[in-house]
Order: sequence, then C-alpha cells, then structure tokens
Amino acid sequence: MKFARLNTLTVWLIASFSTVLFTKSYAITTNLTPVHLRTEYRTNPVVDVDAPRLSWELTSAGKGQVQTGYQIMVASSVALLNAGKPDLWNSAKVTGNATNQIEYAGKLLLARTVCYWKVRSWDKNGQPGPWSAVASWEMGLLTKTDWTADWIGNDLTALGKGKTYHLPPAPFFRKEIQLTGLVKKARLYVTSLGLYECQINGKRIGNDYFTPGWTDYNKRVYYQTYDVTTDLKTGKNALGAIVADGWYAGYLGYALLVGNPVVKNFYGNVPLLKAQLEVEYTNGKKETIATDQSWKTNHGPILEADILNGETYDANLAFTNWSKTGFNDANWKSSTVFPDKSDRQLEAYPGDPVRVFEELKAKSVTPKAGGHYLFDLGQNFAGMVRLRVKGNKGDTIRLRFGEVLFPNGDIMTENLRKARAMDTYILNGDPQGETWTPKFTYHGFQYVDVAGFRTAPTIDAITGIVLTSATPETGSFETDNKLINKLYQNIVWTQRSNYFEVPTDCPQRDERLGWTGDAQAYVQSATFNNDISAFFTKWLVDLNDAQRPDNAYPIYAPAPNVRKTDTYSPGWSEAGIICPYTIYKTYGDTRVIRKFWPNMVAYLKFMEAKSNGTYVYKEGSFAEVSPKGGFGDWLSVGKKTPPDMLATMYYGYAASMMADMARAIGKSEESAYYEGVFTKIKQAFLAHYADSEGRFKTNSAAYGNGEGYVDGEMGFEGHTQTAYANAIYMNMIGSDLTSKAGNWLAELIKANGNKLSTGFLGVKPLLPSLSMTGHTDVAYQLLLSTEYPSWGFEVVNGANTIWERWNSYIKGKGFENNAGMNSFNHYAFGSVNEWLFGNAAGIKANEAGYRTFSIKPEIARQGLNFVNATYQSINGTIASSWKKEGNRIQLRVVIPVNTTATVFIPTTNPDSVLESSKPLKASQAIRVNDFKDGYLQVNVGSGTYQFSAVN
Ligand code: RAM
Repeated sequence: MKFARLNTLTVWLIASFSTVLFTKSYAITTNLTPVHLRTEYRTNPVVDVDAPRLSWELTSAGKGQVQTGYQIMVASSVALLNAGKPDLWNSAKVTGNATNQIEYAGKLLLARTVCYWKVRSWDKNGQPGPWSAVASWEMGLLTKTDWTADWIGNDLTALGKGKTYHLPPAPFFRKEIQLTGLVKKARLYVTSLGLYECQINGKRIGNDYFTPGWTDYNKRVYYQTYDVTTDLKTGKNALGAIVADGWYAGYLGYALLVGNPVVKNFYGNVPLLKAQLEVEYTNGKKETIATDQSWKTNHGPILEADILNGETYDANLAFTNWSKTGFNDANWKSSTVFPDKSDRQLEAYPGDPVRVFEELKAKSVTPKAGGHYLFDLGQNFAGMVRLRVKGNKGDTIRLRFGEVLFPNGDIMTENLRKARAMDTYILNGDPQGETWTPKFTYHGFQYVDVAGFRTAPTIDAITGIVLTSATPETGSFETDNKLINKLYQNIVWTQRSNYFEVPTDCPQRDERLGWTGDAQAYVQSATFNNDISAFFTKWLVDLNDAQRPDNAYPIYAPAPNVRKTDTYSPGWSEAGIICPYTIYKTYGDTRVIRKFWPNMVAYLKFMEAKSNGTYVYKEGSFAEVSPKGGFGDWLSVGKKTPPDMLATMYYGYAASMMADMARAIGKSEESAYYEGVFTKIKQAFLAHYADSEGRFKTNSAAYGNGEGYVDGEMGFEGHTQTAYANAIYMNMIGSDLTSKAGNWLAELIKANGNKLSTGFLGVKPLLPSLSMTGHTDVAYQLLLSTEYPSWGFEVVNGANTIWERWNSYIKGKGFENNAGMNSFNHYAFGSVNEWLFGNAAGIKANEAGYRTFSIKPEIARQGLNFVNATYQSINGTIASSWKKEGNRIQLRVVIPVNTTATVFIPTTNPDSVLESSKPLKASQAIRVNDFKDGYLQVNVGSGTYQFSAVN
C-alpha cells in the first residue's frame, strides 16, 4: 500500500517536473503592478537617514508571477517625475526580484527635500509592467545646524504641591506672527523634553499623541514634522503649544512603590519645547519662526498632567482662544531659554506615533454608592475618555479607572499600585454643557468610576478613546471555535494596549515599562498582527541606547533605573539579539543587524566571560543579579526550572542567531565563529544539565533553600516542561535527543493532568516545540483547555485581554494578587499567537522577509473544524485556510506575487489530492516534492490554490 503510493508519487514528480521543463504555458502578463509603496517602512514619511530604504508589493493576474527587474525614478517634483526627468535618481533597470530593503542611491539628499518616486517591474517573461502611482518621502532636518529654535520652558516646579504626587501645572506657550505673503509650503518641526501639543490659529496640529515619544533623552530626542501649509494665512497667525512632564520629568514605573530615591524627574526637572516653523512664500521668499525667549508663557487650566497619575483640569482657568490671534497675553511672561546638551541627538521620529484607534461607546452606566456612577466601556484597553457634563461652576468630576470589577460589582483599582490614575475636571458651569479630554495621560481600563455628577448622567457622558502606536494591521485569524476566536481577539487587544510608544508590559499600573523579557517572548507573535517594522526600528535604538556599561542588555528600555538594584537578566537581556533577529527574519532587514552588530557582539562577549570560558552556566552563576539568577521562568506554576539552565539555553540561542545574522550581512568568518560557540554551548549544556539518556537534571541542592531566587521556595527541577520546550525550540539538542525531549515534554504535560506549568519563558516555545516533535494533538489539547492554568481558563473567566497571571481572576473567587502584581493587560502569555499563525495556520518564513515561505497547517483532531488566517508580509498577503469536510481537508492558500511557497497538504493519501477539483498532476504552477509525515509537499508560485485531500 505504502509502496503503491510512493510509486504514484514518483509518477507525479516526473510529470510535474516535465511540466515545468517543457511546457511554456503560463499566460504572458504585462499587468505586474507595484503597489503599497513605502519608504523606511512608512507611507510618505519624513526621514533623516542617509539612504532611505524603499519597498513595494506587487499585484498581477495569473499564477507563478515573479519580478525579474525593476526601475525606480525619484524626482524633486511630481512634474519632473511625470515628465520622465528624475533629477534625483534613476536606478535604470535593475535585474532581480528585490522589492524591499532597496536603498536609495541617487544624488545626495539635502534637508527638507521632498522626493517623489515611482517604480515599475518586469515580469517573468521580461515584460515591463505599468509605472506605479507616485509616492513620496521628505527629508527632515539633518543636523543641529538646521535648527535655529531654542529650548524654551517655564519652570513651574514650585507649584507641584501634592502630598504623594508633586505635580506641577502644564505650561502654555504662544507667539503671534505676521506672514508677509501667500504661503506655498510650510512645515512645523517640533519636539519637546516632556510631551507637547501644538496648535495654530486655534487648531490642534497633527493626530499624534505622546509626542515626541520616549527615548533616553540624555542621548537623543525625536522631532515631528507637520505640513501646516493650509493652516497658515497671509497676515497675522498665532502659534501655541502646551508642554507636560511626560516620561521626561514625570513619574516613572514603580520607583515610588519601591522607595527608590528618585521617583520623578529622571531626565530633567522642567519640560521644554523646541519648535521651528519654516514658511516658503509663493514668491520664493523663505522665513523661519522659531521658539525663543520672545514666546509668551503662562500656566492655566491644566493643573496636573502625569502619565501614571492622571490629569487635573480647571475649566475656570481656561484661556479662551489662547492659540488664536488677538488673544490678550499681556499678563503672560517671557519664556526662559534653556541650554542644549551637546551630545543629545535631535532626530526625525522613526516609528509609528501613538494615535486614536477608535472610540468606544459605554455599554452601561450604573449608579453606585455615594453618588458615583460606573461606566462600562465593554473592553479593557489603553487610552482615555471624553467627558460630557452639565453642572454648576466649581463642580468637580473625578474619574477613576479600573480594568475589572470586584465580584460585588465595585471597581477594582488595587492593582494600579502607586499609579494614581485619576482624572479631575472642574466645571465652569457652561449652561450648554462642557466637554473635556485629557491630553497628557493615559490609563489601562474598561470601567470608569465617576463622582461628582449633579444629576444622573446619560450613557454618552463618557466615551472611551482607544490609543495605540499606529502599527498597521497585518493579520487576521478565525476559526469555528468561539473560545479560540476570543483568545485571538484578546491577544490583539493586548498588543494594541501595550505597543504604546514602546513595547510595555502593561498599560495600567505604576510600571508601563519596555520590559525586555516580555518584548522578546512576544515579538514574533506581534509580527503577525501588525506591521511592527517601524515600531521596532525605533525601540531597538532605545534598547541599544540602554545597553549597560558591562555590555549586558537591560531588563527594560528606555528608562533609567527605576529601582536601584535593577540590572540585567538572562531571558530578558537577550531581547538585544532576539528582537533584531526577528525584525531581520520578518522584513529582510539587514540594516538593523549592521547597525547594532558591535553592540550585539559585545553582549555575546559579556555572556562568554560570564561563563568563565566554560560555555555553560552552572547552578548559581547569576547569584549577584537581583533577584538571584534573574527572573527565570517568571510566573510559572510549580517547581522552578533553574534560571541558570535557561540562561545557558538563551546563550546558545543567541549564538545561533548571531551565526545567522553574520551570514546575512556577509560576515562568514564571524558566522562560523558563532556556529562554533553554539556547538560548544550545546555540548557543555548537555554535559552538565542532561544525564546519559538526555533527560534533564539539575543540582537543586546548589540553590540551598532557594532564598533570593524568584519562587525559590518552590524548589528547582531540570526535568520540566519549560526546559524541554526551550531546548527543542532553540535547537539546543541533537535530533535524536529532540524527539526524546518531545516525548518527555508530552509525558510531563500528561502527568500534570494535561495542563501546562510554564511561565513567561516556557510558554512561548511550548506549543511550537510540541509541534516540532510530532505532538500536535497535545498542543491542541493545551490550546483548547479551559482548566487552570490555560489560555481558555482566562477566557471562561471573562477575559477580553491577556492576563499577567494564569489566575488573575477566578469567577466566584475573585482576585489573589492585586496589590502585588495583577495586570489584566499583559501580552507575555499571548505569545501563543506565534503558534496560531505558525502552526495552526502553518505560515512560516523561510528566506527572510517571506520571499520564500512554507504553509504547513496542523489539523486539529477535534475542537476546530476550520482555520482562516491571513498575513500581509512585506512581500504581500499570504493566506492559509483549512477546513474539514467529511473525510477531506480543503486547503486554500494565497501566495503573493514574486514569492514561492512550499505547501504541505495534510493527507493520508496523496492520490486523493485535488487542486481546483482537478487531479494535481494536471496543474501547472505546482511542483510535487515529497510525501512525508502525513503531508504531501508541493512547491507553488504566486496565485490562489484550492487543494482538497483525504485526511
Ligand atoms: C513585572 C513586569 C514584567 C516582567 C517583570 C520581570 O513587574 O510586569 O512583565 O517582565 O516584572
């Protein structure tokens, strides 16, 4: 029987091969069209890099289409571009299939140049397609000498009087100007140390929030560029700005909670503004208006503004029309000019700014004791609210924010710890009613408890405003199982809430830090939901800026130490390697490797020195770190996997990624070197942490009573789910041991009542490693479980985001850990998304950037009847959908133009495979490869394919 199948397969192999060789039957197409043109991962951005990288996707009818060449034209005006006179760059025809990471190689680009570009592609038959639509990018200010603006401020520190929270008011700045002619082009370049909002003639400029973003302000600060051409008029205009403490001078993390000597003002005491309006008139004349001491300043209605602690607004102190001309600023004073730091870089913002994602109407409003009202926005998220209220002058509305309710229906805010997270609005008594939204704070919440309404509010008194870094959506995932769909939506919401300027751990409590362990564990998962290329281009600078003097990557970035003893930790620090590697793999980005190569090499040296040349970390190797050993398998259940064992695996994993990355940037010697290091680590790891059978062990006595270690009192054990999952996933053991490890892993799960026991580091590789070792059924069993601990347990207990702990809340029981750590919006356990897309739907990159990839769906024996997934890669949109139909599996795949894929068709009988209802051999763009492990492997070019097979 088996033989017969193989015979048939052989016939197919020959048949399809000859089809490829001898049939020239593909329809000739000339409609290959470049779309989605981007520069530095963004659409029509402002950049300041030397050789901006261009990309496009391709559309074309027909199958098996590839690009064989391209031509890019760049001009300083649309007219020149349209006239075929690219004065900046004409690449001429470049042979090859590259459609992204293409560096501009034309004339030197000067500051402020607007570059218009288009591209065309040649198809597989050598036919040129049509030119794309025109896209653009603009060069920002390139050096400090392009700036004439001063840093201006208004030191209000003395006005911060609160008992626990010393929050000064937010200063306002204004300047009236006279424009002498018709404006042809105007740009506002603006930044702050702190946060800013700019206005011109009474209108807010831009849609961005929390600008200019969070960086190590001692090293760099970003600026934004706004096209304000249509906001200005000939004659008088007014410029205005409000500045707040933000991350620069406000409260950060748990500094207050842990009694750190510094709790705010980590980078500076006074928030500062720097803005420069550059106007070009139709007559060619140019003018620059820049911040200087002549800008008038005052403080008014914003009495407090702090990211963690909230905003207080007294409408009676509002400056009506303060950013319009004619406002009387006679009693405003002149601004103070503050000196610049010469080693602080001023750069164009490279990421996706925080923006409004959507507004949420309240689902219900419930009267509570003491005249409070509880609004339910129906979803836990990061953002703020818009308040609508009618009342008397001086009435005070207090808004408190919570993610969940106590079983008695009261709002739970204990888990916010020292984050006051309270907004206050003092009414001016406008009989028409008043509307207010804070500007410089955000909260993580679903419920708002409002006190101070004079009469019962209507449901539209509170509207939720969802904020997130505007990373474009790239993925979709749907099944016929409601639990899994909800889990997926919860993951998406949690990413949305925490990809907030930096990848944060949580959006609600006094933390909200760019925790590196969380970031590395989740980054691959994140790539499927959103295009995180620009977001990580930005954050990886923060991470490398935060590399410690000893070359270890820190536990969070950017941030100074918010606790004195915070240093580094295995499993967290490796974000410095894992995140760039993931960006490289996902987007084909080799610049990120080159840029941080010396930093990464230095980190690997640090790790090597730490092993004293032994390439293994024995028990107790990180005893000087706080907590001892680092964070290890944070928030796992049961006995702890030794942190040193995990550290050894992370070291090996890092070395293997270094080898790959070195290869990608043409450093073959270094690649070989890191391969060698990886081999040594594997050998030393097995020699120390495995017995002769390959079973993992540890010398738990070396940890004594575990004091000082995370959950050390629970004891240490080498033979754990986390240990095997990581070893398999990271390729730490030879192939013979890998399948053994898979069996042990499956056994451990079974022995644990079919439940997982993993924490942050164990959960990410758990399902992938089961799949890698042939235990897909166990992976599905864990995925579909609703018992504690599991993802499903969260869902059945009412989660609409991913929780920090497996048991953050239990229906009928309540909470156990609020005051300690109990976030309801923490993406670390959402790292199962990697398996949903990579295994359940089976989409995996082969060549970096998904130029080639595989689709190997794993079919659930029970619980799921279909999976529909799409993923917009940098090379175009991939789709994988499978569905059970009787004894057949239907598999529909979409392969983008200019890519090829290996599709693994799940079948017990290769003879039964059809494509578009026809036997496979009759199809042309398909090459049959192999039949192994229950999959018929076929190679396909671009197009949509509808496979069907008995399974
Ligand atoms: C917690 C954070 C984060 C985790 C660290 C170790 O406070 O929320 O998720 O990485 O600790």
